[in-house]
Amino acid sequence: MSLADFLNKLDELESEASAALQTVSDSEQLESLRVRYLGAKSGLFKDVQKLLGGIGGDDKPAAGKRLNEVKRSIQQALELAKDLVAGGSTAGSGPAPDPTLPGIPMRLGHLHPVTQTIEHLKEIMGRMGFSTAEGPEVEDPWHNFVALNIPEDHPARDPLDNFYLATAGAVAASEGSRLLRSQTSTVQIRVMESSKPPIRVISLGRVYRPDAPDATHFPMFHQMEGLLIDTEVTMANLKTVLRIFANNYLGGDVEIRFRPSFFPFTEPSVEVDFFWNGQWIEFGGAGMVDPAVLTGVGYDPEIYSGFAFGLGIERLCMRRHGITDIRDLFSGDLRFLKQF
Ligand code: FA5
Repeated sequence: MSLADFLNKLDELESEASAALQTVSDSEQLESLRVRYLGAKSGLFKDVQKLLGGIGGDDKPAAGKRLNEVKRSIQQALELAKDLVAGGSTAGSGPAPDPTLPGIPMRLGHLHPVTQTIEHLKEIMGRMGFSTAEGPEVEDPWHNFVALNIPEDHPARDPLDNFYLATAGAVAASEGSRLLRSQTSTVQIRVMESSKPPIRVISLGRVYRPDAPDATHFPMFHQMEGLLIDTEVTMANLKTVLRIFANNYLGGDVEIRFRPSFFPFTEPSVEVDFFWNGQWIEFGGAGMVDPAVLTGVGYDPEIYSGFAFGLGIERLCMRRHGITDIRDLFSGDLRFLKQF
Protein backbone atom coordinates (compact mmCIF):
# COMPACT_ATOMS: atom_id res chain seq x y z
CA MET A 1 0.00 0.00 0.00
CA SER A 2 1.29 3.47 -0.80
CA LEU A 3 1.92 5.99 1.98
CA ALA A 4 -0.65 8.37 0.44
CA ASP A 5 -3.41 5.73 0.55
CA PHE A 6 -2.53 4.87 4.14
CA LEU A 7 -2.65 8.54 5.24
CA ASN A 8 -6.00 9.01 3.43
CA LYS A 9 -7.50 6.13 5.33
CA LEU A 10 -6.28 7.62 8.61
CA ASP A 11 -7.76 11.06 7.73
CA GLU A 12 -11.13 9.46 6.90
CA LEU A 13 -11.11 7.50 10.14
CA GLU A 14 -10.26 10.55 12.20
CA SER A 15 -13.01 12.74 10.73
CA GLU A 16 -15.62 9.99 10.86
CA ALA A 17 -14.85 9.24 14.53
CA SER A 18 -14.85 12.91 15.47
CA ALA A 19 -18.22 13.54 13.76
CA ALA A 20 -19.79 10.44 15.34
CA LEU A 21 -18.55 11.26 18.85
CA GLN A 22 -19.98 14.79 18.73
CA THR A 23 -23.52 13.43 18.51
CA VAL A 24 -23.27 11.09 21.51
CA SER A 25 -26.17 11.44 23.95
CA ASP A 26 -25.82 8.54 26.40
CA SER A 27 -23.19 6.21 27.82
CA GLU A 28 -24.38 3.14 25.92
CA GLN A 29 -23.90 4.88 22.61
CA LEU A 30 -20.53 6.11 23.81
CA GLU A 31 -19.37 2.59 24.66
CA SER A 32 -20.44 1.20 21.31
CA LEU A 33 -18.54 3.96 19.51
CA ARG A 34 -15.48 3.31 21.65
CA VAL A 35 -15.57 -0.36 20.61
CA ARG A 36 -16.21 0.59 16.97
CA TYR A 37 -13.19 2.87 16.72
CA LEU A 38 -10.68 1.75 19.36
CA GLY A 39 -11.85 -1.84 20.12
CA ALA A 40 -8.78 -4.06 20.73
CA LYS A 41 -9.90 -6.91 18.43
CA SER A 42 -12.14 -5.53 15.72
CA GLY A 43 -11.90 -1.73 16.06
CA LEU A 44 -11.57 0.35 12.89
CA PHE A 45 -8.32 1.84 14.16
CA LYS A 46 -6.91 -1.67 14.59
CA ASP A 47 -7.84 -2.46 10.97
CA VAL A 48 -5.89 0.52 9.68
CA GLN A 49 -2.99 -0.24 12.01
CA LYS A 50 -2.68 -3.71 10.40
CA LEU A 51 -2.04 -2.04 7.05
CA LEU A 52 1.17 -0.50 8.41
CA GLY A 53 2.96 -3.77 7.65
CA GLY A 54 2.45 -3.16 3.93
CA ILE A 55 4.12 0.28 3.93
CA GLY A 56 7.63 0.51 2.46
CA GLY A 57 10.54 0.81 4.96
CA ASP A 58 11.37 4.48 4.11
CA ASP A 59 7.76 5.60 4.60
CA LYS A 60 7.23 3.72 7.85
CA PRO A 61 8.32 6.51 10.29
CA ALA A 62 5.90 9.07 8.72
CA ALA A 63 3.06 6.52 8.61
CA GLY A 64 3.68 5.50 12.26
CA LYS A 65 3.78 9.12 13.42
CA ARG A 66 0.43 9.93 11.81
CA LEU A 67 -1.06 6.66 13.15
CA ASN A 68 -0.19 7.73 16.72
CA GLU A 69 -1.63 11.20 16.16
CA VAL A 70 -4.95 9.83 14.97
CA LYS A 71 -5.16 7.44 17.92
CA ARG A 72 -4.59 10.33 20.36
CA SER A 73 -7.14 12.47 18.56
CA ILE A 74 -9.84 9.74 18.76
CA GLN A 75 -9.01 9.17 22.45
CA GLN A 76 -9.41 12.90 23.15
CA ALA A 77 -12.74 13.04 21.31
CA LEU A 78 -13.88 10.08 23.44
CA GLU A 79 -12.88 11.84 26.67
CA LEU A 80 -14.75 14.95 25.64
CA ALA A 81 -17.84 12.95 24.72
CA LYS A 82 -17.59 11.22 28.13
CA ASP A 83 -17.64 14.63 29.90
CA LEU A 84 -20.62 15.76 27.87
CA VAL A 85 -22.59 12.64 28.69
CA ALA A 86 -21.69 12.96 32.42
CA GLY A 87 -22.60 16.67 32.56
CA GLY A 88 -25.83 16.06 30.70
CA SER A 89 -25.19 19.10 28.55
CA THR A 90 -23.34 20.00 25.40
CA ALA A 91 -22.29 23.40 26.81
CA GLY A 92 -18.74 22.45 27.78
CA SER A 93 -16.55 20.14 29.82
CA GLY A 94 -16.06 20.08 33.58
CA PRO A 95 -18.44 19.27 36.42
CA ALA A 96 -22.09 20.30 36.29
CA PRO A 97 -22.76 23.72 37.92
CA ASP A 98 -23.92 23.63 41.54
CA PRO A 99 -26.88 26.03 41.89
CA THR A 100 -26.61 26.00 45.70
CA LEU A 101 -23.17 27.72 45.77
CA PRO A 102 -23.18 31.46 46.69
CA GLY A 103 -22.83 33.76 43.67
CA ILE A 104 -19.88 36.04 42.92
CA PRO A 105 -20.70 39.45 44.46
CA MET A 106 -21.20 42.19 41.84
CA ARG A 107 -18.96 45.24 42.36
CA LEU A 108 -21.16 48.33 42.23
CA GLY A 109 -19.64 51.48 40.81
CA HIS A 110 -20.59 54.96 41.95
CA LEU A 111 -20.35 58.55 40.81
CA HIS A 112 -16.98 60.29 40.86
CA PRO A 113 -16.59 62.63 43.88
CA VAL A 114 -16.52 65.67 41.59
CA THR A 115 -19.76 64.55 39.93
CA GLN A 116 -21.29 63.96 43.37
CA THR A 117 -20.24 67.50 44.34
CA ILE A 118 -21.79 68.92 41.16
CA GLU A 119 -25.10 67.20 41.94
CA HIS A 120 -24.99 68.49 45.52
CA LEU A 121 -24.26 72.08 44.42
CA LYS A 122 -27.12 71.98 41.90
CA GLU A 123 -29.46 70.82 44.62
CA ILE A 124 -28.46 73.58 47.08
CA MET A 125 -28.62 76.33 44.48
CA GLY A 126 -31.84 74.89 43.08
CA ARG A 127 -33.47 75.40 46.46
CA MET A 128 -32.58 79.10 46.12
CA GLY A 129 -34.31 79.26 42.76
CA PHE A 130 -31.25 78.93 40.48
CA SER A 131 -31.79 76.82 37.38
CA THR A 132 -28.93 75.17 35.48
CA ALA A 133 -27.55 76.41 32.16
CA GLU A 134 -24.91 74.82 29.96
CA GLY A 135 -22.40 76.10 27.45
CA PRO A 136 -19.81 74.57 25.13
CA GLU A 137 -16.30 73.70 26.30
CA VAL A 138 -14.85 74.74 22.92
CA GLU A 139 -15.45 78.48 22.78
CA ASP A 140 -14.88 81.44 20.52
CA PRO A 141 -12.93 84.49 21.74
CA TRP A 142 -16.15 86.55 21.75
CA HIS A 143 -17.72 84.55 24.62
CA ASN A 144 -14.48 83.78 26.44
CA PHE A 145 -13.05 87.32 26.25
CA VAL A 146 -14.64 90.15 24.25
CA ALA A 147 -18.16 90.01 25.68
CA LEU A 148 -16.61 89.68 29.12
CA ASN A 149 -14.89 93.02 28.66
CA ILE A 150 -11.48 91.45 28.01
CA PRO A 151 -10.09 93.39 25.01
CA GLU A 152 -7.74 92.13 22.27
CA ASP A 153 -4.54 93.27 23.97
CA HIS A 154 -5.44 91.95 27.45
CA PRO A 155 -2.80 89.60 28.94
CA ALA A 156 -5.56 87.06 29.83
CA ARG A 157 -5.79 86.27 26.08
CA ASP A 158 -2.10 85.30 25.81
CA PRO A 159 -1.64 81.97 23.96
CA LEU A 160 0.62 80.89 26.84
CA ASP A 161 -2.29 81.17 29.27
CA ASN A 162 -4.93 79.42 27.17
CA PHE A 163 -5.46 76.23 25.19
CA TYR A 164 -6.09 77.55 21.68
CA LEU A 165 -7.12 74.89 19.18
CA ALA A 166 -5.08 74.34 16.05
CA THR A 167 -7.92 74.85 13.58
CA ALA A 168 -7.12 75.36 9.91
CA GLY A 169 -6.07 78.91 9.07
CA ALA A 170 -6.73 80.23 12.59
CA VAL A 171 -4.28 82.50 14.33
CA ALA A 172 -4.25 82.04 18.11
CA ALA A 173 -6.15 84.82 19.90
CA SER A 174 -7.68 86.15 16.67
CA GLU A 175 -11.44 86.36 16.26
CA GLY A 176 -11.64 83.25 14.05
CA SER A 177 -9.80 81.03 16.54
CA ARG A 178 -11.29 78.58 19.01
CA LEU A 179 -10.11 77.68 22.48
CA LEU A 180 -11.01 75.44 25.41
CA ARG A 181 -12.90 77.80 27.70
CA SER A 182 -10.79 79.07 30.60
CA GLN A 183 -13.77 79.97 32.80
CA THR A 184 -17.50 79.24 33.02
CA SER A 185 -18.18 83.01 32.84
CA THR A 186 -18.67 82.32 29.10
CA VAL A 187 -22.08 80.87 29.99
CA GLN A 188 -23.15 84.18 31.60
CA ILE A 189 -22.91 85.75 28.16
CA ARG A 190 -24.70 82.88 26.39
CA VAL A 191 -27.58 83.02 28.89
CA MET A 192 -27.93 86.82 28.68
CA GLU A 193 -27.77 86.73 24.86
CA SER A 194 -30.65 84.30 24.71
CA SER A 195 -32.97 85.46 27.51
CA LYS A 196 -34.35 88.54 29.22
CA PRO A 197 -34.12 89.45 32.95
CA PRO A 198 -34.92 88.39 35.59
CA ILE A 199 -32.19 85.75 35.40
CA ARG A 200 -31.14 83.34 38.12
CA VAL A 201 -28.86 80.60 36.76
CA ILE A 202 -25.86 78.51 37.65
CA SER A 203 -23.60 76.71 35.23
CA LEU A 204 -21.27 73.92 36.25
CA GLY A 205 -18.65 72.42 33.99
CA ARG A 206 -15.08 71.85 32.91
CA VAL A 207 -12.63 74.64 32.23
CA TYR A 208 -9.03 74.43 31.01
CA ARG A 209 -5.88 76.38 31.78
CA PRO A 210 -2.21 75.56 31.15
CA ASP A 211 -1.51 75.62 34.91
CA ALA A 212 1.24 73.30 36.18
CA PRO A 213 -0.39 70.59 38.31
CA ASP A 214 0.25 70.85 42.06
CA ALA A 215 -1.77 70.10 45.20
CA THR A 216 -4.39 72.77 44.39
CA HIS A 217 -4.07 73.26 40.62
CA PHE A 218 -4.91 71.06 37.66
CA PRO A 219 -4.97 71.99 33.94
CA MET A 220 -8.58 70.79 33.71
CA PHE A 221 -10.91 71.60 36.56
CA HIS A 222 -14.57 72.51 37.16
CA GLN A 223 -16.23 75.78 38.09
CA MET A 224 -19.68 76.72 39.26
CA GLU A 225 -20.76 80.01 37.75
CA GLY A 226 -23.67 81.91 39.24
CA LEU A 227 -25.54 84.80 37.63
CA LEU A 228 -28.45 86.81 38.98
CA ILE A 229 -29.86 89.79 37.04
CA ASP A 230 -32.85 91.81 38.15
CA THR A 231 -33.70 95.35 39.19
CA GLU A 232 -32.04 96.70 42.34
CA VAL A 233 -29.59 93.83 42.94
CA THR A 234 -26.79 94.72 45.37
CA MET A 235 -23.57 93.28 46.83
CA ALA A 236 -25.60 92.45 49.96
CA ASN A 237 -27.68 90.01 47.85
CA LEU A 238 -24.49 88.43 46.54
CA LYS A 239 -23.10 87.98 50.03
CA THR A 240 -26.35 86.49 51.33
CA VAL A 241 -26.63 83.97 48.51
CA LEU A 242 -23.01 82.87 48.95
CA ARG A 243 -23.40 82.63 52.73
CA ILE A 244 -26.52 80.47 52.45
CA PHE A 245 -24.73 78.34 49.88
CA ALA A 246 -21.65 77.89 52.09
CA ASN A 247 -23.72 77.11 55.21
CA ASN A 248 -25.60 74.43 53.30
CA TYR A 249 -22.61 72.92 51.55
CA LEU A 250 -20.03 72.98 54.33
CA GLY A 251 -22.47 72.75 57.22
CA GLY A 252 -22.46 74.82 60.37
CA ASP A 253 -22.18 78.55 60.51
CA VAL A 254 -19.69 79.46 57.80
CA GLU A 255 -18.55 83.08 57.71
CA ILE A 256 -17.90 84.79 54.43
CA ARG A 257 -15.37 87.47 53.54
CA PHE A 258 -14.96 89.61 50.44
CA ARG A 259 -11.48 90.85 49.52
CA PRO A 260 -11.15 93.54 46.85
CA SER A 261 -10.01 92.10 43.55
CA PHE A 262 -10.25 92.71 39.82
CA PHE A 263 -12.13 90.92 37.05
CA PRO A 264 -12.78 92.82 33.78
CA PHE A 265 -16.43 91.72 33.74
CA THR A 266 -17.43 92.76 37.29
CA GLU A 267 -17.27 96.10 39.10
CA PRO A 268 -16.64 96.03 41.99
CA SER A 269 -14.88 92.66 42.01
CA VAL A 270 -14.03 90.50 45.01
CA GLU A 271 -12.30 87.28 45.99
CA VAL A 272 -14.61 85.12 48.09
CA ASP A 273 -13.24 83.49 51.25
CA PHE A 274 -15.12 81.14 53.58
CA PHE A 275 -14.14 80.87 57.26
CA TRP A 276 -14.39 77.18 57.97
CA ASN A 277 -12.68 74.89 60.47
CA GLY A 278 -10.72 77.81 61.93
CA GLN A 279 -9.28 79.29 58.74
CA TRP A 280 -10.11 81.55 55.80
CA ILE A 281 -10.14 79.68 52.49
CA GLU A 282 -10.49 81.21 49.02
CA PHE A 283 -13.05 79.52 46.82
CA GLY A 284 -13.50 81.87 43.88
CA GLY A 285 -14.22 85.28 42.46
CA ALA A 286 -17.38 87.37 42.29
CA GLY A 287 -18.74 90.86 41.78
CA MET A 288 -21.46 93.06 40.35
CA VAL A 289 -21.82 92.53 36.59
CA ASP A 290 -20.03 95.39 34.83
CA PRO A 291 -22.44 97.80 33.04
CA ALA A 292 -20.33 97.37 29.87
CA VAL A 293 -21.15 93.63 29.87
CA LEU A 294 -24.87 94.36 30.37
CA THR A 295 -24.84 96.86 27.51
CA GLY A 296 -22.97 94.37 25.28
CA VAL A 297 -25.81 91.84 25.54
CA GLY A 298 -28.50 94.48 25.07
CA TYR A 299 -29.58 95.04 28.69
CA ASP A 300 -30.09 98.59 29.94
CA PRO A 301 -27.73 99.06 32.93
CA GLU A 302 -29.93 101.94 34.12
CA ILE A 303 -32.71 99.40 34.73
CA TYR A 304 -30.93 96.16 35.45
CA SER A 305 -28.11 95.17 37.75
CA GLY A 306 -26.82 91.83 38.85
CA PHE A 307 -24.09 89.78 40.43
CA ALA A 308 -21.97 86.89 39.22
CA PHE A 309 -19.63 84.48 40.94
CA GLY A 310 -17.32 81.64 39.90
CA LEU A 311 -16.22 79.01 42.42
CA GLY A 312 -13.70 76.16 41.99
CA ILE A 313 -15.63 72.90 42.34
CA GLU A 314 -12.60 70.69 43.10
CA ARG A 315 -11.59 73.05 45.92
CA LEU A 316 -15.12 72.79 47.37
CA CYS A 317 -15.08 69.00 47.04
CA MET A 318 -11.62 68.78 48.63
CA ARG A 319 -12.61 70.90 51.63
CA ARG A 320 -15.71 68.91 52.38
CA HIS A 321 -13.99 65.53 52.12
CA GLY A 322 -10.60 66.51 53.58
CA ILE A 323 -8.77 65.76 50.30
CA THR A 324 -5.35 67.38 50.36
CA ASP A 325 -4.19 66.92 46.75
CA ILE A 326 -6.34 67.74 43.70
CA ARG A 327 -4.32 65.28 41.60
CA ASP A 328 -5.81 62.38 43.58
CA LEU A 329 -9.21 63.24 42.08
CA PHE A 330 -7.94 62.55 38.56
CA SER A 331 -5.49 59.72 39.22
CA GLY A 332 -8.09 57.06 38.39
CA ASP A 333 -6.87 55.13 41.45
CA LEU A 334 -9.80 52.98 42.59
CA ARG A 335 -8.38 52.67 46.13
CA PHE A 336 -8.82 56.44 46.45
CA LEU A 337 -12.14 56.74 44.59
CA LYS A 338 -13.80 53.88 46.52
CA GLN A 339 -13.74 56.02 49.66
CA PHE A 340 -16.44 58.41 48.41
C1 FA5 B 1 -12.47 83.18 37.54
O1 FA5 B 1 -12.30 82.18 36.82
C2 FA5 B 1 -13.64 84.08 37.33
N1 FA5 B 1 -14.32 83.72 36.10
C3 FA5 B 1 -14.57 84.00 38.52
C4 FA5 B 1 -15.65 85.04 38.47
C5 FA5 B 1 -16.89 84.71 37.98
C6 FA5 B 1 -15.41 86.33 38.92
C7 FA5 B 1 -17.92 85.66 37.94
C8 FA5 B 1 -16.41 87.30 38.90
C9 FA5 B 1 -17.65 86.95 38.42
P1 FA5 B 1 -10.40 82.68 39.05
O2 FA5 B 1 -9.42 82.63 37.96
O3 FA5 B 1 -9.96 83.27 40.34
O4 FA5 B 1 -11.75 83.43 38.62
O5 FA5 B 1 -10.89 81.18 39.34
C10 FA5 B 1 -11.94 80.91 40.22
C11 FA5 B 1 -11.63 79.69 41.08
O6 FA5 B 1 -11.33 78.55 40.26
C12 FA5 B 1 -10.40 79.82 41.97
O7 FA5 B 1 -10.67 80.53 43.15
C13 FA5 B 1 -10.12 78.37 42.28
O8 FA5 B 1 -11.00 77.89 43.27
C14 FA5 B 1 -10.46 77.71 40.98
N2 FA5 B 1 -9.24 77.46 40.16
C15 FA5 B 1 -8.56 78.34 39.40
N3 FA5 B 1 -7.53 77.74 38.76
C16 FA5 B 1 -7.58 76.45 39.12
C17 FA5 B 1 -6.79 75.29 38.79
N4 FA5 B 1 -5.79 75.32 37.94
N5 FA5 B 1 -7.12 74.09 39.36
C18 FA5 B 1 -8.16 74.00 40.20
N6 FA5 B 1 -8.96 75.06 40.54
C19 FA5 B 1 -8.66 76.25 40.02
